[in-house]
Amino acid sequence: MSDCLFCKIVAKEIPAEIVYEDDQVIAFKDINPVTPVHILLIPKKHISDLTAIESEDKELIGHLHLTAVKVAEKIGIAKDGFRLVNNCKEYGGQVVYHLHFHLLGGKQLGTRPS
Ligand code: IU
Repeated sequence: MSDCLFCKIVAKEIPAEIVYEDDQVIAFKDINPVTPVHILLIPKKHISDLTAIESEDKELIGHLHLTAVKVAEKIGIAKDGFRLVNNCKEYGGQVVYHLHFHLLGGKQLGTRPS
């Protein structure tokens, strides 16, 4: 999508600190981190939010999760653990409407997501 900020990151039209990339997904550091490690994982395909996924995206969504673990291992937070979060639409706190998962870690997080 031409006016989507994350599609522009995929197209390398705006900069991002990319930590992993393959033909289906890309992972980059969040510009405004809320934890010592804060990575965003996105599909290269434009999907607006979690409610917009379709059956044909099943493999892609699984791949995103496997990639999150791979990135967590690479960065060194897999052993202690981490949080993987999706903000879905307005009430979920979504700001950028290109599906993404926040990989949060590097410190002890609370037991209840809020
Ligand atoms: P949200 O789940 O849509 O609320 O989160 C969007 C995130 O994208 C937020 O944490 C921003 O800091 C982050 N972000 C970014 O890392 N790089 C960008 O160019 C833009 C937003 I725009």
